[in-house]
Amino acid sequence: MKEDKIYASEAIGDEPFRFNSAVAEVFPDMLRRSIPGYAASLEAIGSLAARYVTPGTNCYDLGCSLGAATLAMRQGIRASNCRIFAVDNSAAMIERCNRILAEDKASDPSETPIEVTLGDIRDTPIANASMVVLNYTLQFLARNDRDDLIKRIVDGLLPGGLLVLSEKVIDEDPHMQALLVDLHHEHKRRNDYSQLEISRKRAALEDVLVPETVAAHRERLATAGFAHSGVWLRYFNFVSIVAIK
Ligand code: GEK
Repeated sequence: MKEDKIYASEAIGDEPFRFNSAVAEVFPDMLRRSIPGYAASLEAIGSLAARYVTPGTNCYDLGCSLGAATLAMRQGIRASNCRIFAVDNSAAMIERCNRILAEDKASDPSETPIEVTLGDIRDTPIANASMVVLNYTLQFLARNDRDDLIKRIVDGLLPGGLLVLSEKVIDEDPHMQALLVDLHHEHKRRNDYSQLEISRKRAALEDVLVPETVAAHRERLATAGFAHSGVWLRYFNFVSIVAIK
């Protein structure tokens, strides 16, 4: 696993964050050190796939990056004749994702084939779905695109189907928000990011990753037509929500 040193270098300048080849190359290390609860989110995606994916249905990993959630789903699925669609609009991510999936030995590809697509999740058709994963991806879309995508997901899910929505969030209470941000930064320092790397990354993500409150997410899910939603994981300002149609 190559170490993430992207924001350690002076050469990075003050460009907004992009999912380019430099990021794709260090991505597993970046997520492991930056997103508290990331490993737990993948574990749960496997368990939820075992419970919710039904025979002959489609599963979607939207914003799949290197396919970590795709693999977790494939390893969890117990139902037959399913197919997973993994979509990302970063060419660098998709190129690496294809290589990683080809090397995966933990599950039998013939049992649940995976279709990897370089494309925009705002245009991905969703149909006959029993499970959809948005693992830390919705946060990168504009707000009205979030509404449209969640609506299309609920429409493409079968009754009883499941959405896993993991996001960075903000707290309504400014005091709590400041505490959670500070705890997250301390977590990153414990994971060997310097103060300078943390503040450069924070600036690069400004206006690129726009967090919302848990209440705003749950309201969007309910308005779109999900019958149930709830937070199953929270670690500082990172949450994972499950929503059931
Ligand atoms: C994981 N889910 O490891 N269309 C397609 N992809 C997009 C779009 C879009 N409009 N916008 C952003 N992305 C993964 C981690 S990372 C999370 C997901 C993070 C993609 C983007 O290219 C990137 O690969 C991914 O969403 C977000 O479980 O970096 O914090």
